[in-house]
Amino acid sequence: MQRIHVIDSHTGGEPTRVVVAGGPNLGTGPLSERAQCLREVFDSFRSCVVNEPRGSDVLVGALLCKPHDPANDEGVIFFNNVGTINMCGHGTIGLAVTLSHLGEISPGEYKIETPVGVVVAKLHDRHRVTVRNVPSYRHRKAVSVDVPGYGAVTGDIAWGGNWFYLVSDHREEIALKNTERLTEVTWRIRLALEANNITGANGGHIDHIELFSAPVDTANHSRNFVLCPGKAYDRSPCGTGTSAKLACLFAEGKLKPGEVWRQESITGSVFEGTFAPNSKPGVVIPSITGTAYVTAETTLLVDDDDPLKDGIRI
Ligand code: PYC
Repeated sequence: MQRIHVIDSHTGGEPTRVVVAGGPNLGTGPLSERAQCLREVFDSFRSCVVNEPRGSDVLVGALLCKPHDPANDEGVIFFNNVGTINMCGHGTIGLAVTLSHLGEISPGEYKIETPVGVVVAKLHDRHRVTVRNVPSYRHRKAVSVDVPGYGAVTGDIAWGGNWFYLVSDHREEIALKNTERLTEVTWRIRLALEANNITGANGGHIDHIELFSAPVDTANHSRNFVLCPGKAYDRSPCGTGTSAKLACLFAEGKLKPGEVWRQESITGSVFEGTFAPNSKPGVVIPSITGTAYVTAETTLLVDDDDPLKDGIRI
């Protein structure tokens, strides 16, 4: 019987499951190499932790690792129902709150290695965290694609730790009662981008689609709906998606360094985003602030006799 100790939390409604013990040995290399090892050698571990019957399509896993560079405090590899994710904003907030819950960190700043660079998590109190994300930028402006069965859609392509296609001009109402339709529309957009070989820089796969509308709460600046790689939608405003949005706002001259952007999710939860300029033109360093709450401490049991021990893999 294999035992995997996990702590679950949610950040603005989006769940994170941090694996604190019982994970595979991925070696001591850079986090990008260890993420590749997780994908190629230990995919059954990923699936067993987040997929049914122990998890669900919505769950994001976070495998806590020792950092490659001892100057950093932690390492993490995020994963979901279909594979690994480069970086995850809500997950980093959940990770910091989990480490605080375990008594392993107190308020302060912590450097965390991810497969796409080092981020800094600043724990303010038991629940509130600011994540200084990887450098983010808009790659292309106003890219149009014909979406079969829907029509032409135009959006920006931006990097915020993952590749996003950001669409503000659409006919959808971003409301919880419409999640099935929003999922279908954004999935079709994603397939149309793939069919037309529209990518991020260096062929980067655009696996997150983000729709924007006016906020429901006028204290906020915008509401979003974010489709994640495995067709689940983000219940939070998406940290990497908000970072991509900040990069686009900067590129349009619509937000200045230090100004706060309040991004509301489809569930009404809010991330506050700001950015600092970077030495590279067009690039910003986003900071995303949100809150997370621990929801469970548990041990997953994996019985060798169980024919579905590795979870139900898509
Ligand atoms: O918060 O960056 C994020 C995220 C990515 C996928 C789900 N959440």
